[in-house]
Amino acid sequence: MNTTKLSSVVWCIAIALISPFSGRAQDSYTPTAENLVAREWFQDAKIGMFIHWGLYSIIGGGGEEGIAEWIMQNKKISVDAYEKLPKLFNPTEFDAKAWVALAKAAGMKYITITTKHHDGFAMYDSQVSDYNIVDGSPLGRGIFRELEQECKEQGIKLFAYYSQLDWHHPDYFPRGWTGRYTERPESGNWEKYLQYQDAQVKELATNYDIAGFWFDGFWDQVPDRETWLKRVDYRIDNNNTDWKLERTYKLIHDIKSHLLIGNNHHEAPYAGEDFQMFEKDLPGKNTTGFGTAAEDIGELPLETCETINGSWGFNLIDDNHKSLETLVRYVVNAAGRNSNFLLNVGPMPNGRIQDEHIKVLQELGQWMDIYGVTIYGTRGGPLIKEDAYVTTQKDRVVYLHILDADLESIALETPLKIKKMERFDDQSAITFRKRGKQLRFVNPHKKGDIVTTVKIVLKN
Ligand code: JFZ
Repeated sequence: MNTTKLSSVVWCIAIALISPFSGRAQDSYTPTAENLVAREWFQDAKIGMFIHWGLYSIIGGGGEEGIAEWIMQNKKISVDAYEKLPKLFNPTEFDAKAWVALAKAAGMKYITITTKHHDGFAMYDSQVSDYNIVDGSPLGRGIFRELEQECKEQGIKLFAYYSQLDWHHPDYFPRGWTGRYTERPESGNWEKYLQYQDAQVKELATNYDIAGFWFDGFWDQVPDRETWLKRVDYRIDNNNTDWKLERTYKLIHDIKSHLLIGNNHHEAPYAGEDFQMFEKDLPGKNTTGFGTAAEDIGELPLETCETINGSWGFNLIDDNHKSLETLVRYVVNAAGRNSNFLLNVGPMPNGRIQDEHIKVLQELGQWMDIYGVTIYGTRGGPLIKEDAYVTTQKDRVVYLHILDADLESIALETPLKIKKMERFDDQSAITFRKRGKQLRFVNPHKKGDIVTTVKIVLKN
């Protein structure tokens, strides 16, 4: 190793040591007052509806579980072949009003929908490419516009999912670890691709009344899936593919500073981001193997996403529909960890949401109608015991959500000064003993409780 190299290594280590997030020492971002207000709204909102819908929905996974919006990659479909799909996408039963009403009925306060997934097809009227739903499909309607109008009508906020990774655009080059079977020429201009991406982002930020962006696909620029799983610092790689994230984020915040930006990169937050998201795992857990490490949880508002069955996009044979119990416990577990819950559905190619999903979403809404007070507008904590209970708090009230029905009694240590305790649903009093910091009471679980929620009123 020569001395220049050696000194740059030393320099990198030095930067890593002084920076809270290694390799990002030069980054800075100060959110505006409007942005901070939006973050508070976001944290109060607690649940949202995630929607994966696009050309891939037509194929429905091709009879294979575990494939939906990744069909182009997983079945090695070329760009030429995939380009036949827009003409087949004619979801005449799509009804923005019905979707938004369903989200509302489920107790959701916002919708996050794919405006462009990895396949590169825009679900809105993009002026920078004809590869979009208005110019390319027989439907000829901007579904994102229709949703925007309906959301405004029904008092719901709208986020744009946008994939930075693109399996269609020729200038998405060098290729990352996906999109290599698309038969695009082995050449392309990365900067030109970024210009295209930013032009689309600019359209969405300028022309639509949205609450923010949900970016994804940033993680593509590594040599292979194994490297990806090891969580290298994607931006400082050797592939000549600097995403210039700050530039894109600044573009957005310069247009509307309140727009909330999140990016599904599974790393500690980058400068310019306003919330941090977790995929298929609660914050701090990593059961998928590609989750965010516990030490990478930052200070931003949190959001956990999970899908209603096993797929993000529509899948014909996926019957792993989650039960009401599972969904409620997810909501509660997320809120107890100070996180939102973004629950995904993958509508069918005709534009309708599956009946079994509609049913459980309505049931979730009925649960939220009763228990919403213990969820909306709260913050996570102060008490938590893995698999046993979580708490949410608002002002002088702590809501203890008991998840383990088999716990006979609960004993814990807390400095909280308690005025009274009662079952949340029927206000029946709960006898407790508080000696110093030791709190003890019998689990007031009743048959039929999905979670047993206890209202703890604190002394002033
Ligand atoms: C990403 C997307 O790829 C996916 O289609 C969906 O939109 C989800 C919400 O976000 O998640 C990923 C990305 C990469 C892997 C798994 C999930 N991977 O490499 O295993």
